[in-house]
Amino acid sequence: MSTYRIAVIPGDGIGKEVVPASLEALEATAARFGLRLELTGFGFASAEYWQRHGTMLPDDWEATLRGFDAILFGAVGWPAVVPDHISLWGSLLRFRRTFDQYVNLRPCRLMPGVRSPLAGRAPGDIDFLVVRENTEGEYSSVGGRIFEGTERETVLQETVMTRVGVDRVLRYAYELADRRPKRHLTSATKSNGIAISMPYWDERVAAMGESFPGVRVDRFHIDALAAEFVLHPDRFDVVVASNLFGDILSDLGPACTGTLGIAPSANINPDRTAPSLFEPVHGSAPDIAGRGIANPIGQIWCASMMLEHLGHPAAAAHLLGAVEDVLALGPGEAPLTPDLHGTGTTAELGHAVAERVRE
Ligand code: GGG
Repeated sequence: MSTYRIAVIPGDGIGKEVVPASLEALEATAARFGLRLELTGFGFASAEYWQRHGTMLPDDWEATLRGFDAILFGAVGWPAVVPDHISLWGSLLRFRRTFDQYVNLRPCRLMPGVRSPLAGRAPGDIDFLVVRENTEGEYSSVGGRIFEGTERETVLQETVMTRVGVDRVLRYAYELADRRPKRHLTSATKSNGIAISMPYWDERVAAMGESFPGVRVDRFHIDALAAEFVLHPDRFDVVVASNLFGDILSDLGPACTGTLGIAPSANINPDRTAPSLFEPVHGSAPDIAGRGIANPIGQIWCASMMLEHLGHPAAAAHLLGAVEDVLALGPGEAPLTPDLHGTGTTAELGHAVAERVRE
């Protein structure tokens, strides 16, 4: 029996609700496929930890987490206690950088039973993957303030693109596109306005393309691409973008498929030199936290991506199939959460998926 050590970090807000709801479905899948999961929970990377310790993470966090095969993460952010940029830079962004999780893979799919706000879209019409660069780009700590408090007050923040950093995420995106039937890659930049870093990204896309002659490549400016996502989401297959643009697109995409609540993401270290981290695209949602109505599907889909990453595609597909089956029942028959037009709770929906896994 294969044994995997999984670090479980619920974090803040609805992370503390959707993570437990996902574990029943994950454990049911593991039992069915003969996988042994050792789940270890951690309370750090949360506002509560910050209140007690004045930091988001303990000193030994890196050594602690390195010992795990994967990390299942909920959400971070509780601005009433700690400013969002401090909680994010003090936890999630440290995980991504320290563990070289340079790919943030974010599937976007219109699921059966889920209504798209876009007219006339049916399951199968929208099914693409956003590959977000995850360790550099616009998410840079290079910059600062000068002349603070004077009329000359000036704030600078640099975008950082390294050849290694850009090429490695582009290679991942090309390889992914090359394995899919459509073999289509879309790259998002804003090279007319951001005239130093973004043309560099375009150059590297063209250079990398020479190694992938079978992949058709489209290039868009981010503004035009945002419109295209809404007007023609069926035209995309693999979409690759910088850290910030990828983040924006991977909220917009799931919004086109009905709800951000079902969107998963995998922060992947493709070289497997450190654990990868699996978290829903949504954040901690303070507006609905504590009410038991958060959608756990994004978190459950993360568990499926984690199983795939651990080398168990059949288990991953079975768990995702259970999600699809429950969603397809619709709000009349399944305990779907309010964002899916139902009246179910987080726990009820997680339980329904776990039951389906066992059938
Ligand atoms: N589960 C995802 C989460 O907590 N996200 C918080 C957030 O603001 N993330 C920003 C980012 O992914 O760059």
